[in-house]
Amino acid sequence: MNPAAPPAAVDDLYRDVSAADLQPLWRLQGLLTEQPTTRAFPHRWPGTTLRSLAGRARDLVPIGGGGDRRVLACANPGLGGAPYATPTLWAAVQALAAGERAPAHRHTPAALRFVLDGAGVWTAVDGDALHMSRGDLVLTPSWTFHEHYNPGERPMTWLDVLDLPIVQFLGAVFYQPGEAAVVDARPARSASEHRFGGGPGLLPQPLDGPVPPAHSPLLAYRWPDTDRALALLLADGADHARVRFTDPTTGRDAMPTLRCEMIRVAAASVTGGSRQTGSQVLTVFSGEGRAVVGGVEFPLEQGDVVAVPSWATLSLSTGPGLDLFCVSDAPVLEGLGLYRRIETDD
Ligand code: GTQ
Ligand code: FE2
Repeated sequence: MNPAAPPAAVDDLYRDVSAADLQPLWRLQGLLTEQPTTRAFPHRWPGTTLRSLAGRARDLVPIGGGGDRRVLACANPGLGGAPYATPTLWAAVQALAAGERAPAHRHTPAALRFVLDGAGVWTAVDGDALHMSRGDLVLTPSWTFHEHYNPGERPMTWLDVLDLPIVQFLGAVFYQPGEAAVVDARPARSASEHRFGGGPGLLPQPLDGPVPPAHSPLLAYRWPDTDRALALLLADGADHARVRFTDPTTGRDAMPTLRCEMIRVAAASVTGGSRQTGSQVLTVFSGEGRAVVGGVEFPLEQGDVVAVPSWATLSLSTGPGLDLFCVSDAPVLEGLGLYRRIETDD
């Protein structure tokens, strides 16, 4: 500040600057931090709680209200009441009772379903019916119509992850309800798997017919394939193995905003730490262990959901072994040249 400036004139300046909807950078704190900062907390939603509350909601609350989905969203306590697990990721449990249907709609936020337990629900994606069972990953990419139906005798609960906060932040949310007509097909294999699910490294030729430009044409990744890939990688005695769910036509992430990976930590192992820009949501598929996230230690049990904020160091340990489904916003950061990941020893 000019030491000769009359204090009253400086006060007037700040008043007028503020009245003109301007802010002086020199009075702002915490904008250009040395390292990433985030409001999100490392946080764990226990699987026991998620299962029990989803079950109670299933018994007490009909579908058909807002959103046409019976969904409990993980709300990170650092995010001021927003229904988001991290600043960029929506994570939720969805429950469908026997005989129930969640009607078709589409939206620009992309979604994925990961089945923690059970089987029997079908999701139709643009009319292609995909059955969902334990360990399967099913995609409902941006702007594809999707509906869920449970023609079986048993209720089912699964995990949803969406890029909704990203699309919301970018001002690009569109939503449209579907036709009243509903899909009831229950084919043994979806059309997408008929065409692209033949096997590793085997692409149909010629690649005629439409290939979606922005996401994987393969809409379901089946647990037996994931399990086999992880087992092969661990066979050489590594402490953990990690596979990525990719678009078989490009090798890129299955959807443009969400990276999906499965991590298997070998029995009696501790992984080195890693930190990356952007946030992650982990879900315990099987096994148990511990996660240390940004210095906070969490026990891990089946069905737990854990929020890993940007740049928080993550390390994992297990006695019996641990399978984790992991979603991140890394493709967005990569696309913008902002992705950084480092492995640490702690
Ligand atoms: O299943 O279509 O968790 O539209 C949030 C929004 C699930 C869905 C969510 C949705 C869905
Ligand atoms: Fe939806």
